[in-house]
Amino acid sequence: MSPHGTGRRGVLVTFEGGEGAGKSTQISRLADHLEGRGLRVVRTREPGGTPGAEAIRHVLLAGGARRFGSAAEALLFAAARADHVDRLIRPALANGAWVLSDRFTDSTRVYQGTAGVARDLLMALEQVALGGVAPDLTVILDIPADIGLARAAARSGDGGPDRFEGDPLAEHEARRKAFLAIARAEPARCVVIDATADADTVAAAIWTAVENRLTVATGDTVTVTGA
Ligand code: T5A
Repeated sequence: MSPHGTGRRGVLVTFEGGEGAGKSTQISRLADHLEGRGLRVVRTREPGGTPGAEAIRHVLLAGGARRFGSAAEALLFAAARADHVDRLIRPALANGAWVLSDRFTDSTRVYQGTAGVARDLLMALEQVALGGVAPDLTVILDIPADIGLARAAARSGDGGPDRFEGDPLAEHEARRKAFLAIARAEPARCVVIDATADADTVAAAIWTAVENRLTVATGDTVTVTGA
């Protein structure tokens, strides 16, 4: 049964939040949990997830598009997303998988939106890239920017900050507020989780949200119940 009448049978859960909030860690935890129940899980990320989108990721995170401005970066994020949706997400959903994406459209709204790109342009790009696909649940991992950046720095070792991690702290704090504003505007889709807690506590809170908002069956039957 399709949750949105689009003929698909899977579930799309997106993970959002600032740098080092623990998205990758928690996707891994949720994937293990779902797979333990016999469900098919596809773990993916943005920008990226397909060979074409990973190539765009490299350009964006290395800062290669920065000189063209934030609107041009938004175009590249959208191009990567269109390929990701077409080649990986839509087929996986049609196959009944749970797709867990490390970042998705809210990251563009937040990062490129707080950088000054017009909302109308961002929403138009989003519509084109998604082609009707939409997250069933968005987990926003909320953490003070300095704590998240410290975690990311400790993990990245000698690699140094990427294009966005190196931005001033005030920009990271503005992004945090923008994620929380999205959660307030779309409470049926979004759940905010305190990401300062230890990984087990965060994982338990995410599982509670998944159980409360999505019906988790064993096998491949899934029903989206909403908030
Ligand atoms: N971007 C992306 C845009 O500007 N627009 C867009 O449209 C999109 C899609 C992507 C960058 O691109 C930008 C946003 C980003 O700047 P990325 O390399 O994918 O960059 O980086 P992030 O998505 O920011 O993810 P990170 O890899 O930095 O962090 P995660 O995945 O949130 O965190 P994770 O799980 O790797 O954890 C970080 C460290 O903290 C530890 C982990 O072990 C790890 O060492 N940790 C914890 N420590 C203590 N307590 C916990 N609860 C912990 N959970 C994890």
